[in-house]
Amino acid sequence: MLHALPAHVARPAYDRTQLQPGIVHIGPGAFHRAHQAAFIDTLLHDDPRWAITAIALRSRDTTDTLRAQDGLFTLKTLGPASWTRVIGAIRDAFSAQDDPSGTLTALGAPATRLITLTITEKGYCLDGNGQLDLSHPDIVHDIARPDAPRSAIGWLVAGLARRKAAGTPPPVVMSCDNLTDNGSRLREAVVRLARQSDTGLAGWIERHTLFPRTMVDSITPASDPAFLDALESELGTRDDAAVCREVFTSWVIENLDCEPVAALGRAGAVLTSDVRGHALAKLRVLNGAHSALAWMGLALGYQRVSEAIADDWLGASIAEMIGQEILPGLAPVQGLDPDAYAQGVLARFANPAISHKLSQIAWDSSQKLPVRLLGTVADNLQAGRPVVHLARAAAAWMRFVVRAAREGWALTDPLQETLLVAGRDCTGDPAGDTARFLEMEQVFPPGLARNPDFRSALSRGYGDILKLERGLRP
Ligand code: CS2
Repeated sequence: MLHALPAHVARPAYDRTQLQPGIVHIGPGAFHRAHQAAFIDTLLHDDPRWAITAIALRSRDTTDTLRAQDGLFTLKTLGPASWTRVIGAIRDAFSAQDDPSGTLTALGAPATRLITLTITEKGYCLDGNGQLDLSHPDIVHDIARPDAPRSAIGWLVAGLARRKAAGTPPPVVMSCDNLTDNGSRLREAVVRLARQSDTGLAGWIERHTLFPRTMVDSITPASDPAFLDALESELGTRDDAAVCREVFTSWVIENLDCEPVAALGRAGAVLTSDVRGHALAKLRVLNGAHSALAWMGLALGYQRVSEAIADDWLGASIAEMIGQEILPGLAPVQGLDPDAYAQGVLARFANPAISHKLSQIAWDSSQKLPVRLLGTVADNLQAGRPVVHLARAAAAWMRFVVRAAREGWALTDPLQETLLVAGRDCTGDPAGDTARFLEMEQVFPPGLARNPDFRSALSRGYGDILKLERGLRP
């Protein structure tokens, strides 16, 4: 494949036959391939010991495609100064369902010094308080069958158990998902599950395994057929594992003293002790605004991020939400100028070269709303700051669900059934409809759901969204 590509396409300059496995990655979706795999590809030019074994937990489509291409895939950036590059970092790829024993072998191998995860918010199986949900069906299964897990948390526990039994030191385990305090959440979830079957193992994990916090950032739309077809014309060959993203990319990692973190620092990740600050700013500003834009943009009939942010009223409203309701609650972060950061985020949303569907951002909204917006709402209510825009965004999510229920579209959301039942109960009355959604404890912490200021802001926001649906601006 490589020698036939046009000259402008960059390709690995290292000898792929010399690669050695060093990383197991769980969840090789588009974001992993566009982000972490590109950093690792850079690292492999200096150190061949960090090749990735990519393991999919659910669908085997991506890993099958990657295997058929010897792990190679194309990364294309979109916008000014864009480039096209073949990434060679994935050395092996398979699905855990097809090869459970290969999965355990990879997780347990002494050469595996780092396990990374991009499994999205729902993959962590957390409850409304951010703890592992012991009643989640996959976790119930994994407690009964720790030797044949289904969840990512279950696989991690099984892999760590194998290492403990063999006297192999634990790897560094790194969440690369948009969760508040992702490293601590993952550590707590793994330890909690391990404790159900083996308290000795739980203690060993707590004492010996590092779970650094991270912040990952690069806008990565799904690879749609239009992108894949255009790339095929550019390359002269079809690549069904290709991914695209904006040029901007950032990986901030807690600077724990260990070999994998130092190696990622050499590959371009920023190592710092204040990942929490960076991650919270990114989650609340970028992801919070992204979700708000998606729900409100869809109410106005837009389909893509760049179109929605170009709407004068909506663009101004998102900027006000960030400036008046999100930035004032963020603690100072070294090396981060909040206003410049916010401006940069809005400029990135406006990139017309990226065809990023609002409906893609709206996937799994029930998991995203709490981590992206409700934490800010709770902080603002406590500090006496406004929640007008934040509540309107939450109301826009409710209306998104109501329209799905009325118009019969499927929701891509782990709470789909509960949401559609609630959506069908709604009558268009702001107070009644918002109260119906506030009953969902998986989404709204009870203390927040009872707060009268939040309830009235939500009702008003809901009324605003009803106007938007009719093409009127509040
Ligand atoms: C987006 C994110 O789909 C979404 O929910 O908000 O994937 C976002 O593009 C990335 O976090 C940017 O780093």
